[in-house]
Parts: sequence; structure tokens; C-alpha cells
Amino acid sequence: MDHKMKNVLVVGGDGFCGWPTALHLSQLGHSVTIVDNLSRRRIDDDLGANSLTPIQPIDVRIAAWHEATGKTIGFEHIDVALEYDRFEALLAALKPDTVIHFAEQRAAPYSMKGISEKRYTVDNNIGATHNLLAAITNLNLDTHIVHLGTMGVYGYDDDGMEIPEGYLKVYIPGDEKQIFQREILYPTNPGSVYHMTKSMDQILFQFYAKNDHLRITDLHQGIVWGTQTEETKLDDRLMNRFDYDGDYGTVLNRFLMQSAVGHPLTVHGTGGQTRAFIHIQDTVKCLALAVENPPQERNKVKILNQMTETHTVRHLAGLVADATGAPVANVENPRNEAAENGLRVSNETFISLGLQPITLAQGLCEETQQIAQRFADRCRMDMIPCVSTWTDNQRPGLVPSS
Ligand code: NAD
Ligand code: USQ
Repeated sequence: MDHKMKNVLVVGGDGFCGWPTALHLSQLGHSVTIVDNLSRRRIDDDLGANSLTPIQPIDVRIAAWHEATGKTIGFEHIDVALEYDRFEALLAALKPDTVIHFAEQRAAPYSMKGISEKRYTVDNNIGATHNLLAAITNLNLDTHIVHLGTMGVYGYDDDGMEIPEGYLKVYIPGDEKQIFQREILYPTNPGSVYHMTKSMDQILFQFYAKNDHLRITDLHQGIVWGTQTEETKLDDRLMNRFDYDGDYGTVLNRFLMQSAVGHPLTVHGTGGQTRAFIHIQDTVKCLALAVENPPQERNKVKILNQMTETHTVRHLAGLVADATGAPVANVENPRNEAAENGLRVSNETFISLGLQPITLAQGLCEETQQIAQRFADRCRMDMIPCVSTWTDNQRPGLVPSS
């Protein structure tokens, strides 16, 4: 482990995972600068949605952090997908030890809404990732890149095999007794345009690690739940965002919010989908561990599964319903996904680095529910349903060639 205090650039540091990560790293003593184009706030305005929690403008957040702790966080308003020269100039000036890359459009339903959202998600996510890799290479920096990827790149099979951390050993029969062995990236099987961009990111990382020897850690994160961390709790102006709408709200936080506002829990289909989860407090701890443990190898991306437990959607709904009395509504599934699947995942690297996972059983559901209750009057009930469907775009009547 590298205990040196580092110069860290947090790209996408105004978002749900990025903001508490920036605060945690600053609290640990690292020097932190945030880059963000505030597109997440703009998308809320476009959708007519909002964070359930009242979040402060970025300058107020940063000033409140300084007031609460005496620590300073820098901020640069840059679109890393579109403003390459400004981004490269910032990297040249800062020469960061580490860049953490959160800056992508991260909602699967939003990415499936229509043609402009599909194109935006691909252009933004691939543009951001490639600009970062190209700039670090062009400047010849020895910066460690930590990227937030997703568990969803693996897809969901149901044969009980434990999903390894990124790579798969394959054995291919040759002639006679010969067996060829390869270690390959785990074949991707994305379930949305958003998840597809994370699959494509993996190839960009693989190439730049091989060709330019960049040091890259790709964290395949599960669904993040919860809102607050030790640092965001220090002052109401530091409060984290809480997405609950049909595009950006993730399943467990949605159920906790729905129970607080008297809305039935919107289980898609039978709720037999098993997914990987992690609490936001563990997300920030994992990021600190990733910053302190850069990869030893330069020609191979270090891939870690950043999740702590798996649950079916119906189990989560049952937990919330039992705790709150909220009714469960099995709504038609708007997504194109397996109705039922199992999921076993290895997270051995973070556990070996000392992560002690927070689990659902440890009362944090109540904390998140209290936040949801406190701000229930900010909920826009018409934003709750998931209206983005996967099947609208499945080309029912192909247009014949002319
Ligand atoms: P978020 O949308 O809240 O934050 C992303 C931030 O990046 C926003 O502040 C946005 O304004 C910024 N951004 C986007 N494009 C940008 C660009 N071109 N230039 C500059 N800034 C840009 O999302 P989040 O929930 O914090 O997720 C962060 C990362 O973690 C994403 O890459 C996401 O795929 C990954 N992830 C999130 C979850 C989850 O459950 N939230 C789970 C697994 C992985
Ligand atoms: N679901 C419901 N009811 C709801 C909302 C969702 O049953 O009201 C179901 C979905 O159909 C899906 C599951 O819950 O089967 C998870 O959906 P989600 O919206 O909580 O999570 P997902 O779309 O997978 O995306 C989220 C983040 C994304 C991240 C991913 C990690 O938005 O950025 O990459 O979690 S993972 O799922 O492990 O790939």
C-alpha cells in the first residue's frame, strides 16, 4: 500500500458517487480537484426531475467543506468529452498522481429513451474516456487512472459460476492432445446502451495499457444505495444527491423513497433479477483503497469487482415492505432483461485490502429511509414511473430497402 498523500483529480466530482469520494479523499489528506460540466444537474432540469435531497450549487458545497474542515477542494468547469484542449491544459498544469473518472452518463433507462439519448450516452462516455487516456499519453504523465465501470458488463447468467475479477482463463482444444490457454477479458454482455459504453471503455483501457503502459484500475461497481457518508453528514450544505425518478433512481433507493411517500414499490416483473449492491460509504472507502493501491503491472488493466452483497429485487421489496408496511406492485418490466437470474461475484481484492462491508442488515436502510421521509415533500410523484422502455425500439416493422 502506498501511504503517500496524493494529488487527485476527481472527474465527475459533483455527482452521486464523485462528490462524497472527493470529500473522503480530502478528509484523508489528499489534495483534491474536481472537474465537472454539471451535466447531471442540467439533465434533471431537462427531465423535470430533481434530487430528493436539496443539493447546493458546487461553489456553495466547496465553501461549506472549507468552513467545516479548513480543507480546500479545487473546481474546474470542463466538459471532458468536448473540451479536450482545456482538459489537457489542466492535466498538464496539475500533473495529478491519480485521476478518478466518474464522468459518464450513467442511467440505463435514460440511455434507452430515444435516439438523442443513445447518441449522447455513447458520444459523452466514449469521448470522455478516450480524451482522458489520450491526454495522459500525449503529456507522457505517469498518472494512475481509476475508472468507475459496472458489474453490468458481465451480463447475468444462471449457472452458478462465480464471476471473476475481469478476466477469464479459457482452454481451447487444438489438434490431438494440444490444449491452448488464454486469459481474456470476461466477455461482455451489456443490457443497455449505457452498459454497452462501459463494455467499450474496457477495450480502450486494454489498448492504452498494452500500447502506452498506462496504469489503470477499472472498478466494476454494483448498484450503489444510501445517500450520506461520514463527510456529507458534517453539514446540510454537503448533502449528497438522492435520485428517485424513473430514469436515474436506482432500485433500493427508489423502494425506500416510495415507502416514504406512500407509493407502491415498483417491482419490475417478478422481481427475480439478482443484482450486486454496495453502500455509498463503502464506495468511497473502495476509491481510497484503489488510490492507495495502484496496479503493479503496466501492460494489464487491474480490474476489481466493487460490490459487497447480492439480492433479488423481490427480496429487497420484501425487506422494505416488511419494515414499512408499503404495498408491493408487480409492474410490467420496461426493460429487456432476464425475468429471473442468479449472481455470484468474487470481490476478493477489496476484502483482501481490508474492506469491511456494510450490509443491508446493519440499519442503514433506516437511515436512508429517514432521509427519504425528511424530504418526502420534495418528491414529484409523476417522475416516479419508469417510462423509458427497451422494447419500443425493437424494430417491429422493418422498412424495406428502396
Ligand atoms: P452521476 O451522474 O451522479 O455523476 C456523474 C458526474 O459526471 C455528474 O456530476 C456529471 O455532471 C459529470 N459528467 C458527466 N459527463 C461529463 C463530461 N463529459 N464532462 C465533465 N463531467 C461530466 O453518476 P454517479 O452515480 O455518481 O456515477 C458515477 C460513475 O460511477 C459513473 O461512471 C457510473 O457509471 C458509475 N457507477 C455508478 C453506480 C450507481 O449506482 N450510481 C453503480 C456502478 C457504477
Ligand atoms: N428495477 C425494479 N424497479 C424499479 C427500478 C429498477 O424492479 O423501480 C429493477 C430493474 O429492472 C433491474 C434492477 O432493478 O433489474 C436494477 O435496476 P437499477 O435501475 O437499480 O440499476 P441499473 O439500471 O443496473 O443501473 C445502476 C446504475 C448504473 C450502474 C449499475 C450497476 O444506474 O450506473 O452501472 O447500477 S449494475 O447494475 O451492477 O450493472
